[in-house]
Amino acid sequence: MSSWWKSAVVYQIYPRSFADSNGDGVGDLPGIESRLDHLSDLGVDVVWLSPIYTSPQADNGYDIADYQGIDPMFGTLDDFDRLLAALHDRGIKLVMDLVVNHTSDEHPWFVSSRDGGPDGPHRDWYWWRPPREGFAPGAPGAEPTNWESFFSGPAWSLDEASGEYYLHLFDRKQPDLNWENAQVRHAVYAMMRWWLDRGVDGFRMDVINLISKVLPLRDGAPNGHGALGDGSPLYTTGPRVHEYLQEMHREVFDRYPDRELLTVGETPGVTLEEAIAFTDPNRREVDMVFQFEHVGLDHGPGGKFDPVPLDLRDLKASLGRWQVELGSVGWNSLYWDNHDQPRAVSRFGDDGAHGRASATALATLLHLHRGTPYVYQGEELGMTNAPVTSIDDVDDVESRGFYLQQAAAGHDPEVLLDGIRAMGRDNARTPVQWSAEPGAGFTTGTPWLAVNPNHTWLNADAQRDDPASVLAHYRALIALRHDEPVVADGDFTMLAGDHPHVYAYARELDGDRLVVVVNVSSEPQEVALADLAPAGTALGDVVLANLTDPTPPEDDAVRLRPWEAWARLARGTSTAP
Ligand code: TEU
Repeated sequence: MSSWWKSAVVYQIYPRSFADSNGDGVGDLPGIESRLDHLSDLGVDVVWLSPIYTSPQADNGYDIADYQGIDPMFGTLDDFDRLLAALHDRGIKLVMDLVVNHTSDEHPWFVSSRDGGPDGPHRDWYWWRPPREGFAPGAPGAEPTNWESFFSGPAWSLDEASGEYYLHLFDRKQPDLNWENAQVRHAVYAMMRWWLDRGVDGFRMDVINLISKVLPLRDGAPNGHGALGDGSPLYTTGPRVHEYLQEMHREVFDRYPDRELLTVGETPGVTLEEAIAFTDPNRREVDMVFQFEHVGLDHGPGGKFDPVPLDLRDLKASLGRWQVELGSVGWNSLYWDNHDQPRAVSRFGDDGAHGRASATALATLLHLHRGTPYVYQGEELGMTNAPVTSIDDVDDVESRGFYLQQAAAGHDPEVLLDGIRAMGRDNARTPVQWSAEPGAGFTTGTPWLAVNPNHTWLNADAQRDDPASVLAHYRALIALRHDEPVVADGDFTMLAGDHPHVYAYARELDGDRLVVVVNVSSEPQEVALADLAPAGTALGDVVLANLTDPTPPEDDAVRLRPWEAWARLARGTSTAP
């Protein structure tokens, strides 16, 4: 199977916030179909569709009650088939979101597992355990292990009827499937084949490195989030996960040898060494993974909702290591944004005075690395975090769980809200800003989540024909990846690694040398020319710049305006062996 995805760009659609065709305030499949010109114009190769399956929406669709049904809020299977055909007609592939670490508690499998009692036919499809020894069901501390949910609170909930607890690493309405049970695994593989037979082009696999738990299930380190006192995992990249993924490859993907498929594992907490194992093509597991190291660097001592400023040198050390060590064996996915992360221009850029410049600078920094870039809906416009007045404005189960738990523990609600304002997942889930109209062109009704007020000027209509827009810059970045092999296949060398505000690197392939330089600050910066081009090596011609007339290198230094970014390509001067 060719590695076509090495020169591809993936666009993530979060359907409920992308485009609403029927005025109910929620995005839907016909709405997506109405906006395909935007995707073709951008030049993306693949769409990753966040869940559209039948779901009670406890976690906005990441709680699935029917893996082969489309939730009526998004449309029908006919709508899906029409969208798939329309994408394929435009040469765009479609990747589905595979959420199989857990189901909804309303999935028939779980209903049977719970209501069938301890001896029922599906009991072993999930993780059921009696109360902790010496505790009555429902008593404080009776949970079988001390594990915390990712969404706050215990990771176990009691089923009164049987007096047993079931495991849910996320919301109580998201019970974990028991992958030790071969029946579970083969039911998942059959469902995956059903979608591939329908014509989809692969899967993004939700928290796929959590599916193997260490047995017997036992207490972890206090607040260790799935790790033992010695740091060894209880469920993060557990003992059988590689075995399961290789079995999945045999039972699913190997049956489609002539299809160009894409598989990307979402692997929170994965280490670089584990990522090498997941993405080494000889192991036939997944093509690439989403790792979380670079989006955890600004988490403070209180965790995600206690952000601290990012030190660029930490980012360079992290991304540089993944580029060199993973990139040489496996493959990186490249992302800032997705439906779980705040908007990059607000988080790492300057969404006030330098919104456009910092959005295009961050895009340049990321996209010209070695790996497959993922553009999250609205990122190509420079969409920003959205204002939050009170917890009543907040939809996300993760943010609400955090707020309620911490407020109950006596923490200052305003401080908690500040953390949600900065890092909450709703920031990525406000409706896509298509136009300056009241519903931002997203809906004619009342949007399920408030439209960002800045849509009156920050929208696709205003940028489509503007050669200096964020949108135009993303088009140029994607075209560069398609047109210049050094972007997809070149090696990677970090440059000026100790500079606190300039991110620079080189890509080299067959004599071509691409140098990328980005000022990641709101102040002018300079970097020594010698740090960018070895003596006697020309920097080459500008192939991309986010500001007009990029400053030419002067005798000994390159001077950069705030958030200035450019890429220069010298052909035939590579010093690579
Ligand atoms: O996210 C997994 C995950 O690790 C998230 O909890 C993420 O780390 C966190 O939100 C960042 O603050 C996946 C999906 O992307 C997410 O939307 C789901 O809520 C979660 O799994 C459960 O399916």
